[in-house]
Amino acid sequence: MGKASVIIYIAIALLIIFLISHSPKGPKNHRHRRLKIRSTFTFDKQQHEPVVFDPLIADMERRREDKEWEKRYLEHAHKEFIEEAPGAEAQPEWEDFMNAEDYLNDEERFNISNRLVLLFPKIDVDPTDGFVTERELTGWNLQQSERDVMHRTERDMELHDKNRDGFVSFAEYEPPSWVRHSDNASFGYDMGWWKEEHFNASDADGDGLLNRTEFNDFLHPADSNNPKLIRWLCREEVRERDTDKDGKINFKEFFHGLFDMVRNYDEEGHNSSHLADGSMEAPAERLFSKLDQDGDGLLSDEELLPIIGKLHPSERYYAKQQADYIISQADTDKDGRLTLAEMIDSPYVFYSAIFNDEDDYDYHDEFR
Ligand SMILES: *[C@@H]1O[C@H](CO)[C@@H](O)[C@H](O)[C@H]1NC(C)=O
Ligand SMILES: *[C@@H]1O[C@H](CO)[C@@H](O)[C@H](O)[C@H]1NC(C)=O
Ligand SMILES: *[C@@H]1O[C@H](CO)[C@@H](O)[C@H](O)[C@H]1NC(C)=O
Ligand SMILES: *[C@@H]1O[C@H](CO)[C@@H](O)[C@H](O)[C@H]1NC(C)=O
Ligand SMILES: *[C@@H]1O[C@H](CO)[C@@H](O)[C@H](O)[C@H]1NC(C)=O
Ligand SMILES: [Ca+2]
Ligand SMILES: [Ca+2]
Repeated sequence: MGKASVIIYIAIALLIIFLISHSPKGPKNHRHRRLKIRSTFTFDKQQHEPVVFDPLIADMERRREDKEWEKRYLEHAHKEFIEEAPGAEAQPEWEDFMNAEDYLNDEERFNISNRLVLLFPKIDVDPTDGFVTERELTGWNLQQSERDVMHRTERDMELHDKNRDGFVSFAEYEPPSWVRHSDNASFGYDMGWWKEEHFNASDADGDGLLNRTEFNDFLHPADSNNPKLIRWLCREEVRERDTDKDGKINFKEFFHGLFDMVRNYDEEGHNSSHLADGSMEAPAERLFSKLDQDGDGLLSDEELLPIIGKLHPSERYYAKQQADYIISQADTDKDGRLTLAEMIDSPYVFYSAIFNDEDDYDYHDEFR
């Protein structure tokens, strides 16, 4: 082969590389989207992650998170193991997850249209009428997130239930290390969390032990139905906001903090123009006096009950937010509900929580 032909080959190769790297990328070309198995595990989970629509993917994520958790737990709790075997455990079974991800992105093996056909009848249940409504989709999302939350609780329970009797006692319970090491007000939580009063409030039947349900409530009070725990959450809110330490919330303490949270909650998804801060004082005063049942000019913990759900949004809130978003994106005929055909037309809306796609960052911001 002559020198000239080598140069021509190289030139052609370079040209092809140039053309590939500069080929126009369709603005919303689905082929560029890669489904991803997230590893969202952290010891200090305080942010709300979008819930995964497809239980099959959720299951893969959970298995990956468990692996990560085991590894991190060993590092945290048993440093000596890690030091004895430096690097030995690095990225265990990482390749399994690469394979799982390849599987998800192989359209012949993981066919999203077929997944939607399979899942649709599981969502369209209330009533089964060929349409998925916001309520049905919220219910579906909530089921998925409750499964996730309970899975994490069970994993945590394993860690804390030292005598393996299926209950966590206060003596057994050790707060997470980031609670012990953090200063008082970090993560927006005050000293009351992970303390005995919090524990006692979670203990619905008062037997001094937390079973799985009670321990899950302990970790997620905003999602609990236990009135003792909801009251504790109100007391905790007062403690956090009560800057003059009189045990109640005055208007100033309410206006700078609580009121914004209520307002943000109410405005979520509504089309209301943002008003200047000064003009918010009147609505804040109206809400304050409505909440101030005994008219003493201060809010007690009990008087915060009507808004506590807005101060600590529940899983249902996020499930609905996500359902609203999905419907707004996929409801082509704008009748407020989805048919299977509409879902199949916008498949990536359903799987967008797990895109590995820079273009979709705005979407994630909605759930922060
Ligand atoms: C996915 O399944 C549908 C229906 O079975 C089929 O029409 C489509 O070609 C499949 N897609 C791929 C990429 O295999
Ligand atoms: C937390 O607050 C208490 C008093 O409220 C104080 O004694 C303690 O030093 C604080 N801890 C840290 C880590 O700041
Ligand atoms: C929690 O309940 C136990 C009895 O189960 C009691 O001894 C303890 O004082 C309570 N602690 C708080 C902070 O209420
Ligand atoms: C835990 O105890 C509560 C009563 O405090 C009960 O309602 C609940 O069903 C129990 N959960 C489990 C998993 O046993
Ligand atoms: C709000 O609604 C008005 C009409 O009611 C519309 O013109 C405007 O674009 C909407 N704004 C947003 C941000 O949706
Ligand atoms: Ca229906
Ligand atoms: Ca529709």
